[in-house]
Amino acid sequence: MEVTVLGCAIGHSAHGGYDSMVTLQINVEDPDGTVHMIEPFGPFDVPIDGNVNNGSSIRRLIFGMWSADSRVSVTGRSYEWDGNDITASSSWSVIDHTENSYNNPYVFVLRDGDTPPTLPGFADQASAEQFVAPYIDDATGNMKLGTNQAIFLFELGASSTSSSGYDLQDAVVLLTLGENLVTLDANAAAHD
Ligand SMILES: [Ca+2]
Repeated sequence: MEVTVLGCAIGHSAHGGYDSMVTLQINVEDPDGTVHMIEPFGPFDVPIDGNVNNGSSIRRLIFGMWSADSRVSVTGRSYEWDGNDITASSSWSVIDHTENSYNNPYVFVLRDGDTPPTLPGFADQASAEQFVAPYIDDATGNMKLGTNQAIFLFELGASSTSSSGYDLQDAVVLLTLGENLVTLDANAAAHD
C-alpha cells in the first residue's frame, strides 16, 4: 500500500504561535482481529521524530501481504508545545483526543464519488477541499478516486464540531492499496 500525506494545517497561537506536531499510524486488521500497527513516518508516540506537519507532502510505500478482507484505517494524533525547548520530546504533549475510527465527526473518509466538505480552513489555513483539489472531478465537484483509494480528513484539535477550529484538514492522508509496486507507481504518476 501507499500512504501519502497530502498536507497538514494545525497550529496554536500560544507561545508566539507555532505549528502543532502531528503523527500518524496505519492499522491493518486481519479477519481474525489481529491488528498490525505500522508507523511509516516515524514513531507515533515521539512527535519530534514522527512529525508530519512540516509543510511537505510525504509519500511512503508499505510492503506487506494482507488478505483481501483485512480492514485498513489511519490513526492521527496531534501534540501541543509547552513553550520550553521546542526540540525536546518532553516539551510536547498529546492534545486531548486521538482519532482512529472513521466517519465520526473528527475523521471524515472520502471515497470515489463522495462530496468533499466545504468547511473553511481555520484562520488563514487552506480548506480541506483545497487539500484534496487534485482528486476532485471538475465536472461534478465530487471526488475522483480509484476503488483502491481513500482520503482520510482529520480534525485533531477542535473538540466540538461547532468550533471555528473544526476544519477537517489538520491532517489529510491518501491511502492507496495495490497488488505491487508497479501499479502503485502508475497510480501516483497519474497525479504528478
Ligand atoms: Ca486546521
